[in-house]
Amino acid sequence: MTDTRPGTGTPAESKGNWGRWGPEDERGALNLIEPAGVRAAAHEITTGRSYSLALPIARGNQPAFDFRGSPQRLTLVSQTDAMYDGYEGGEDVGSNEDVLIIPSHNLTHMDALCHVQAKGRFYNGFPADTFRSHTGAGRCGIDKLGAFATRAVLLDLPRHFDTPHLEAGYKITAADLTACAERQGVEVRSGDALLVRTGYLDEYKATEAAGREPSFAQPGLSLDAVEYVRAHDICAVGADNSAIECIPFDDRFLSVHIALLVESGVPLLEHLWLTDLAAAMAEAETYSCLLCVSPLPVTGATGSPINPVAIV
Ligand code: UVW
Repeated sequence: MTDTRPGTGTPAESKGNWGRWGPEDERGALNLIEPAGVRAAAHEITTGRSYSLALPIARGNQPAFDFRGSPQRLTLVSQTDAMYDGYEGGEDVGSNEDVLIIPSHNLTHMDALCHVQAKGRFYNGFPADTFRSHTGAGRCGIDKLGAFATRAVLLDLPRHFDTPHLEAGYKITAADLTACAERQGVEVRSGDALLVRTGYLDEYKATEAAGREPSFAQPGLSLDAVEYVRAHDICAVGADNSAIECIPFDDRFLSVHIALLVESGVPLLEHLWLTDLAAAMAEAETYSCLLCVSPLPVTGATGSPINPVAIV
C-alpha cells in the first residue's frame, strides 16, 4: 500500500505544489499573490490603522526553544566611548550602536522553504544536501521568498469557540476553519494569507505572569486543516503559536511543516501577536486586512525575524 503521509510520497500522491510554477521555482505559494488581490485588499481597508504582529525582541519571558537561545542586543559603541574622537564632533556629541544576535526561529519569524526537508528533498524536489554550514541553503533560502504584501484573513478561533484560548494540544480541523470563517462572515480567496489565532500566546503570558511554567503543548493546525489551506490556495499561513501546527504533532514530527513547507511551498509565520489585531477587527466588524511581511534578505537563511504589519 502507498504511504501517503506528508513527505512520504511523490507530490502527485500527496497533492503538493511541486512543478506548479516551474522546476526552478523557489517562491512557492507566494506566486499565488496577484496585483489585483493586493489592490482589492487595499480597498478593503476601513480604519486605516496599522498593527504590528511582532513580539518584542528581548531576552527572556518569550516562548523559545532553549537550544536556540535568547536574542542578544549587545552594545558595540556607547556614547561615552572614544570611538569617534577623530571625527571632531566635539565633547557634547556621542554615538550608541548595537550588534544584534537573533536566532532566526525564535520569537516572531518566517520559515523559509528550506527550513524542513523530507526524504532528502526541499520544496519543488530540490535536494536537501545542498545546505552547507557556511553558505546555508543552496535552494529555497529566505532570500528567495522576499517581501510580500497581500490580503489576509484572520480566523479568531477563541472568539468563535467563546473561550480565552484553545486547549493545549487542540487539533484545529478544516471544519473548524470553515465554521469560523462563516461565523465571521469573511470570504477566503486564492492568494490570501491565513492568520489563525489560537490564544496560545495570551495563555503563555498569563501563565508566566502567574509564576508557573507554560506548557509546551500547544493548539495548532492538524493535517486535516492543511486541506483547507490547499483548497483555498492560501499563499502563507501565520499563527500565534510556535510552529503553526498542534503540539504534540499530528501523526508524526513536523507533519504539518512537511505538508505546507515541503509539499505545498507555503511559508509559515510563527509567534505572531494577533490579540490586538483581533480586537481591532472585531470592533471594525471586518476580518480581512492588508498584510505586509518583509523577511531580512539573508542569503541561504532558513528563516528570518519579521515585523509583519496588518492594516485594517
Ligand atoms: C520548528 O518547529 C522545528 O521550527 P519553527 O518553529 O521555526 O517552525
